[in-house]
Amino acid sequence: SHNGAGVSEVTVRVPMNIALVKYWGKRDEQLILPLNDSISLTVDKLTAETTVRMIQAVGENTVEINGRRVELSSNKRYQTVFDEALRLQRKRKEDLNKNENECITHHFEVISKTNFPVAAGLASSAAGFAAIARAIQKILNLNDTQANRLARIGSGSACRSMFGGLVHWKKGEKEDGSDCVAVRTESENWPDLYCIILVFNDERKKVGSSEGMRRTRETSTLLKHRIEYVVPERIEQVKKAYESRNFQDLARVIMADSNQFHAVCLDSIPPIRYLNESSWRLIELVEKFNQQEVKAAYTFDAGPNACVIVQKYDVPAFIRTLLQDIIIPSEDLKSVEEELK
Ligand code: 2P0
Repeated sequence: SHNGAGVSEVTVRVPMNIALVKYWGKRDEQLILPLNDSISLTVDKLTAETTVRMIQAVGENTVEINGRRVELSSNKRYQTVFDEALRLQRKRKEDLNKNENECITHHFEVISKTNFPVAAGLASSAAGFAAIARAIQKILNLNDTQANRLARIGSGSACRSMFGGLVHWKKGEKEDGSDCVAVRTESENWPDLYCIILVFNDERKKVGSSEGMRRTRETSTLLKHRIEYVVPERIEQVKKAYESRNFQDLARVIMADSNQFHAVCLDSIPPIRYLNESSWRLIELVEKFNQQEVKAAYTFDAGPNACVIVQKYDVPAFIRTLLQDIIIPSEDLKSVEEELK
């Protein structure tokens, strides 16, 4: 909406995404350009609902997430996104030859609500920044490439949340990042893929992604092997398995890539450990569940919480296996059983 007082307001709801082939390591820290391609699945039930107000007046930028005010001086990424938005707006006005000497001040107000825990290694920043980028895109009439860049400079993985389905974030070659974009793959959506998320710990992670990525890039020898010889092939394998609905092949690549991502973290100096005892117990449980046939795939981001991907008709069996292992407290057993009926 647009009111007379120079306030533009847009509300959007944007989903989170979970990487199947992980992004880890930057070739440019300012522009957030990755060292390798990544590919993700959009999880449409987990969303960030975000309102952005662009106000034509002097004032302070504010961001509120789940009712809490974000300290912007220690979260520089928001300022980067707002500055870039204003730059794009000025550029468009110059292109249109309007307001040449006029200098209008603006500030932004962001109010975001996620329906899942933030900062738990659950890609909450991805959905949040993607939502801010979408909203600003609508306010300023930006094209998709500009919106993608806006999301990316907020949080790298956010650019993958700008679409549904299977999304491929290409690292690009250019220094200005103009060919570093996320694109939706041509495959039809696979609605029977379910994502079961197990929150083992919702504390803020010990080593943040940016610091972790820097450490891995500077010290890991395994990372070079991964980028050169492993990731390109896996991207193709994921696309092919998804396109042909080959769950077993897809699951094998997903688990292998999660494991290699955590291996390069461990290969960093000092080593980074994101998985905990519960994570490992879940890995062993999935391995057991898959003994006859691969029916589930685990994947972990920069934290101990698991995302398990299963096909719809295997969800009840998988939850029962979880219950038997008392990963879920037994009091909850009845209510889950009820829901599965
Ligand atoms: C991913 N992660 O592909 C990987 C896997 C975590 C593990 O992208 O510095 O918040 O904003 O680019 O996107 C988390 O890092 O980092 C991430 P920045 P981001 O999803």
